[in-house]
Amino acid sequence: MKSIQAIALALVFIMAFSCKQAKKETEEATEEVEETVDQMAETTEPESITFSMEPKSDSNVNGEVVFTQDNGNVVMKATFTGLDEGEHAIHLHEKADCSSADGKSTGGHWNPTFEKHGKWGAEDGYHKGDIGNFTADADGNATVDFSTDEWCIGCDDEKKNILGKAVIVHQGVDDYTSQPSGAAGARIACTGIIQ
Ligand SMILES: [Cu+2]
Ligand SMILES: [Zn+2]
Repeated sequence: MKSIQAIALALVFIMAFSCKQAKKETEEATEEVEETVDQMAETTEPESITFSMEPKSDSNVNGEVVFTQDNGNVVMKATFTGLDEGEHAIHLHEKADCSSADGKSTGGHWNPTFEKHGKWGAEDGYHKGDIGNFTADADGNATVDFSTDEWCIGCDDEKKNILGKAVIVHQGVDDYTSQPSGAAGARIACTGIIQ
């Protein structure tokens, strides 16, 4: 009788132990999965911010701009409608304030490095907002693709941080030489870059 009791007791111990072990393993596996998910979020999920452009200076221009930060680069993708066919300038201006009807409330070109206005990448200098020109088709539609490691979205470097600035589209063409803004004419679409 005693030996049966002893065997039963031993069985209970073994079962309790293996249950505990199984539970522990499940917990460890769950933690591992959670860690992997966290790491994936950190390394592969780019930060994206999207804005609608509003018409200015009595234009009919509308559009959408998406900025995405990925691996030290900021990619800008914009689509526009309602433009006149041909070339137009696009810049980042210094203030995220589109309140005035002519868009001039955004101030001048964003120029945190105090350089001359110019074509992006020019040896003589260029503003960090000097994106350049793009072309609208016969229907007034256009897309802009731009990518740079000289911008960031919300980092501590004020020479790179595009938050608090504005996107401006001009009626005319940036000649890349006239100071301080390329003589690109009226401001026909605007958005602040505010998170
Ligand atoms: Cu401009
Ligand atoms: Zn400029």
